Amino acid sequence: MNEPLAESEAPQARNSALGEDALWHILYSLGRDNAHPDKHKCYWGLVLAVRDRMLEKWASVQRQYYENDDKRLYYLSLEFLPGKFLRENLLSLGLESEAHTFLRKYSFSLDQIMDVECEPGLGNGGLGRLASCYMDSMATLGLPAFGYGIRYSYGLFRQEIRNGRQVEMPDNWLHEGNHWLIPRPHGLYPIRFYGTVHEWQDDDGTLRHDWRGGDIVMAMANDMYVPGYRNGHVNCIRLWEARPHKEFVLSSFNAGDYIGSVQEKIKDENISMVLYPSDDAPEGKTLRLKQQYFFVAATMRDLVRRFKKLNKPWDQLPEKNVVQLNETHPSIAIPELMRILLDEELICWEDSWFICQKLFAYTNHTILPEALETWPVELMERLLPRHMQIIYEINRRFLEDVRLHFRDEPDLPSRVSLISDGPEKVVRMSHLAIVGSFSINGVSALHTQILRDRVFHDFIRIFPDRFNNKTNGITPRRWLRQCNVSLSWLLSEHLGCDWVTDLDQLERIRELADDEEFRHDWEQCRLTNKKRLADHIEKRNGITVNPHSIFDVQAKRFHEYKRQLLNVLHIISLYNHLRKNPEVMMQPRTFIFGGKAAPSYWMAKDIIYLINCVARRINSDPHTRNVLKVIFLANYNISLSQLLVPATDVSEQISTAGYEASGTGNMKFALNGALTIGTRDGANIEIGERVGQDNIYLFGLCEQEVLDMRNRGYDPWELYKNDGELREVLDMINSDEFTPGNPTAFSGIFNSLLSGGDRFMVLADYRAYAETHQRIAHEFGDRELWIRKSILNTAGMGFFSSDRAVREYMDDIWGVKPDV
Ligand code: GPQ
Repeated sequence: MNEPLAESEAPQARNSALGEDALWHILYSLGRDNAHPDKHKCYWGLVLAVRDRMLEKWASVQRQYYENDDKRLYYLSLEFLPGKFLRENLLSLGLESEAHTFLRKYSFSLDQIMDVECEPGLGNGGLGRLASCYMDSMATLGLPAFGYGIRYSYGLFRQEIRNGRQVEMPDNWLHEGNHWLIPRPHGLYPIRFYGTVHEWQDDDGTLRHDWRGGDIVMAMANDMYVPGYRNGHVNCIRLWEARPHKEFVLSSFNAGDYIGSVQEKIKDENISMVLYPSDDAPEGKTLRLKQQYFFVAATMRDLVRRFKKLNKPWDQLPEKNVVQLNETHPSIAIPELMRILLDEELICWEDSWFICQKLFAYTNHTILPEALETWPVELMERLLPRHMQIIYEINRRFLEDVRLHFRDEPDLPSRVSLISDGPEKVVRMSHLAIVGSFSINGVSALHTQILRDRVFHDFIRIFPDRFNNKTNGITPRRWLRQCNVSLSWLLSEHLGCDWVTDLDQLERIRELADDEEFRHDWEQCRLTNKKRLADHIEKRNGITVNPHSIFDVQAKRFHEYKRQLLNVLHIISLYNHLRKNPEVMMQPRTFIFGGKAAPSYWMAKDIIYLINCVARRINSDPHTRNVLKVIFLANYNISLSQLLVPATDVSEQISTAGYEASGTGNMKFALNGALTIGTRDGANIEIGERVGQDNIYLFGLCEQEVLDMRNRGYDPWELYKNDGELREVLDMINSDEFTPGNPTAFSGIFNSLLSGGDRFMVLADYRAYAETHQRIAHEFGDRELWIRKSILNTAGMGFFSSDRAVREYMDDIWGVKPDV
C-alpha cells in the first residue's frame, strides 16, 4: 500500500526453490546458522520465503489498481481473527508440496512446525472472524480491497481453567516478533485528541473551524497480507499501531523531565495495547473510543492521500472509493471525513455531506439493546470536540428534514435523534451510522427483518431504500479445504477441485448420498477426524473419550443468550436418567464445550464453572462414564475450532430465537457434515432451507413466540412446578451437589432462571430441546440414515460460502469490480 513501484523497478518473480530461500533467510534475515535448522528456524525461514512470494504479487497488484483506476473498497473493522497463517498461505499460493519437500529433509511435518506459530487473537468472536473470511474472499475474487484495523499488542486473553474456573492470562502474541506483519515506520500519521476548536472567516466571509492543541499520538502502519486462492492476487490488511509523538517527548526531555517523558510515551502507546475482551456488549470506556477514533482517523488519512494522487475533483471520491463499516465501532469515520472536507479542504457543508452519504455503508451485527453502542456527549465533547460539533449539526439538519416530512408525528424526531435525552446525554452510534450511510445491512434474513420491524423501524420509513440483507458466509478454504483434509480429498476425488472456489458444486454430492461405498468413505473420514480430536482431548484434558460416541459440540463465546445453560441442564438430566436406570441402553455421548467469557461478565463465568463442575462429577462416576462424558476445552480459538469443526456430529446452535444475528459457527459445522440442533434463529433458518428440514433438528419457540410469551407474562416458576425432571435438575444446581460443601455456588444462575424471570427463555425451551435430543440419539444409531443426512448437510451448504456473500456486497453495495 506504499507507492507502487515503477515498472522498471519491479522485482523479478522468484524462481528459486522455496526450501533454498528458506535456508537463505535463516542465515541472512534471521542471522542464525542454517546448517541443521531446528523446528523454529524451519518455520521462520519458510515464513520469510513465503512472504517474499506474496510481496511480489502484492506489489504488482497495487500497481494494477493505479493503472486501471480501480474503485477501492475499504473494510474497517476493530477486529480481525485470521487464525494461523502459514498453512493457509501455502495453500493459497500453491506452495504446499514444496514446503513438504523442504521439511522432509529435516524430518519435520507441517503439523509439527505449525506449533511454532502464534495465532493472532485480534478479535473476540464471530464479528472478527467474519472480517477475516471476507478478506479471504475479496482476495480470491480479486477485488481492489483494503482491510483496516488495530495492531493490538495483546490479543484476546488466553483462557486457563483452574479449579473449574476461567482465569485470564495475557496474550503476548508478538513476544517473538512476527514476520507476517511488516511494520512501516516511515510516514506516520499524527492523530489528535482533546484540544479546542477555533473559528475563523475565510475570504468569502464563510465561518470556518480549526481543531488545534490537545494531544498528538502517531499512527504507524503494520501490513498483513492476504493472498487469494491460486489467482496471483494479494491484498493487505493495514493494522495501526500507536506510537509516541516525537516532538512532544523531545520537549519534555529538554525540560529535564526524563521520567515524565517516558511516562507520556507509555501513555500514547496504550491506545493500541490491548483488545477489549467484550463481545456483543461494548464497554463505554474512554480508551475504547480513543481506539476507534485512532484507527479510523489514520485510515481516512490513507484514503484521502491516495485519492489526492489521482487529481480528481472531490465529488468523485465516492465513485472511486467505498467504505464498509463493520458494526458501529468505526462509525466515527463519518464525522471525521466531514471534518477533513469542511475544515481542511474547505468544502461547503452540503457538498461534504453529499460525499459522505455516498461513501459509507454500515453492517449491523446485533439487536441486543445493551450492545447498541452509545457514547456520552460529555466524553465526546472533551475527546473529539470538533466531531461533537459536527454530529450536532448533522443531527440538526436531519431532524429538520424529519419534522418537515413527518409533520403529524411529533414523537418521531426524538426517537430517531442521534443524541438521546436521558439523565445522561449520549450519542447513538447506530443512528449516526444509518444517517451517514447509503446502505445498511443485517447479516441474516431474520436479523434484517427484525431490524426492519423493530430495531430500526422508524428509519425504514425515513430511508426505505437503504436497508438490505447480506446473509453471512464463511471461507471454504480455511473451513473445509484446510481444516478437513480427508473430506476435502474425498470431495475432490468425486467433484474435481473447483469446489474450493465454487462451493455450489457441493450440490453434486447429493446423489452420492445413496451410494454405499461413498457413505462408507464419508464415515471413515469423519472417524479419522474424531480420533484426532479424541487424541487431543486425551492430551489436553487427560480424559479418554470414545470416538464412536456422538460428539456433541457447543463452541462459541459464553453469553446468556447463546444458552450454554440449556445444554448443561439437559446433560444433568441425562445423567440423572442414567443413574436411576442403570440397565438402560443409551447411545454413548460426548458433550464438548469451548469458549471464553468476557472477564467482567460474572454470569457467563459462573456458567463455565458450572459446566466444569458437572463435567468433573459425571466423568468420574463409574456408573455413567462409559456412556456420558463432558469436556471443556480451554482457550477456544481459531486453531482449536479447526480441530473441532470436522470432528463434530451434532452442532449446538441454541440461542433464544431473535437474539443471534446470524451465527457463523453454525455454517462451519454443517459444511463439514455435522447435523445442527438449533432454534429458528439467525442463519439457522436459512441453513434449514438449504440442507432440507429433514436434515436439521430445529426446535423451540420462534422469534414471534418468544415475544408473545413475554408479552403474555411468562412465569418460569410454572415450568419449575410442572416439570419434575427439570425441577430436579434445578434443585441440584441450587444445592451443593456439584460443589460439595458450597450450596450457593450457583444460586446466581438459579435465581436468573427463576426469580430473575429467565430473560432468555431457557426453561421455556427446555422440554422441546430434551425431546429433540432424544430423537437425535435414536437417529444417530441408524448409521445409514445419519451418514446420508451428514452428506446432505455438506451438499446443501454451498450458499454459505463467503465468496457468495462478498459477491452480493460487491454487486449490491460496493460497486467495485474484480481486477485479476
Ligand atoms: N457479533 Cl455486535 C460479534 O461477534 N461481536 C459483536 O460485537 C457483535 C456481533 C456477532 C454476532 O453475535 C453473530 O450472530 C454474527 O454471526 C457475527 O457477529 C457476524 O455477523
